Amino acid sequence: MNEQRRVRVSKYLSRHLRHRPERIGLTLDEGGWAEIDTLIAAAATHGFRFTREELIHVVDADDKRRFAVDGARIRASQGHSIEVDLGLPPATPPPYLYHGTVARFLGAIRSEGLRPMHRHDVHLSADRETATRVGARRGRPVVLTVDAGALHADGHVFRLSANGVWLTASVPSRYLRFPPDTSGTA
Ligand code: HQG
Repeated sequence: MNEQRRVRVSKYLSRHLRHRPERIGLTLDEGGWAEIDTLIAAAATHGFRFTREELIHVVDADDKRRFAVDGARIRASQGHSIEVDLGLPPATPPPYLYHGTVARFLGAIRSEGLRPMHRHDVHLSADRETATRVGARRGRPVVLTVDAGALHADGHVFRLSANGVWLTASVPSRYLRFPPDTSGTA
C-alpha cells in the first residue's frame, strides 16, 4: 500500500467515523464504534473500495493512532463532530498542556478563550512538539501554554483519549499563556 493510498483511506475513515457516517448509510453505536465489515460494505456501496487488510494496515501505520480496533469493530479515538460517548474517565492532567494554533485566531482566543469549534472538545497536547505540528496544519504555528493544573483544580473536567490527546470542554483565556512575540497580534 503506497503512502498516497494510505492517507486516502485514513481520511476516508476519519470523515465517516468522526463526522459523516450517514453519508454512506453507516450507523455508529453510542460509543462511536462501527462493525468493520459493515463499514467496508457501506463504503463499497458508495463507490470507495478497500479491503480489511488495508484498513488494518491504515490503523497500525497511523502516526497519531487515530483509530482503535476492538475485535470486529473500529472507531476514531477522538476528533468527532458527531455526538459520541467515548467512555473516557475523567483524568488529572499534568500542570501544563499545549495548544497549537495560528496567529489569525489569537484575537478571538484572547477574548473568548479556546472553544471546541466544530469538534466536541478542545484538543490539547502533552508536549510542545506535538502542539507545534497541530498548529502547523494551518500556517506558521503559535503554541499556547495552558495552565491545566489550575483549570483542573478549578473544576474543569479533563479526559485523555486512547491516542494521548487531552480533551476538555473549553479553556478560558485567563488559563492561557501567549508567546511574548504575539502581543500585538489581532
Ligand atoms: C482554533 C488534528 C477562534 C483552534 C490535530 C484551532 C489535533 C479558535 C481551530 C486535532 C478559538 C479548531 C484537533 C476561538 C480555538 N476563536 N479560533 N475562540 N478556539 N480556535 O481542527 O486543535 O489529524 O477543530 O486553535 O492534530 O487544530 O484530525 O482543532 O486552530 O489533534 O487526527 O480553532 O485534529 O488531528 O481546529 O486540532 P480543530 P485543532 P487529526
